[in-house]
Amino acid sequence: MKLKSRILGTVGIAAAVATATVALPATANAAVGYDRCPSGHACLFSGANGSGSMAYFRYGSPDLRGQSMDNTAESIWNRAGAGALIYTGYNYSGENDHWGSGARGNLSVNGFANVASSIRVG
Ligand SMILES: [Ca+2]
Repeated sequence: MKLKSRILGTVGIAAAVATATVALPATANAAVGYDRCPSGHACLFSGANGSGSMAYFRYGSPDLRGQSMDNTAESIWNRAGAGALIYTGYNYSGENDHWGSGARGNLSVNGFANVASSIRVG
């Protein structure tokens, strides 16, 4: 009985080590945070400081429900090479907040966290 539990314990440790070894290369190469935003696009993130899920836009979106980002964006990095406007309403309606080319930060600075429903780029 004692021997059996010791063997099971050893197998458990070996399996954990093998899993960690396999996972390491993928983790090392994966971009995180703001760095996920592809050049030439404006990116919205569901968390502050480029965290959470991300949606990226070349020209924008009249309805962020289509990108699962409606009223959930908390940060932005505008790499589109042109200005970006985010709007509180669909189809570029309501109040808007301008982010110049290259600008990035938290939407909370202008009171726009978790309210954006559309975005226009360029
Ligand atoms: Ca909204």
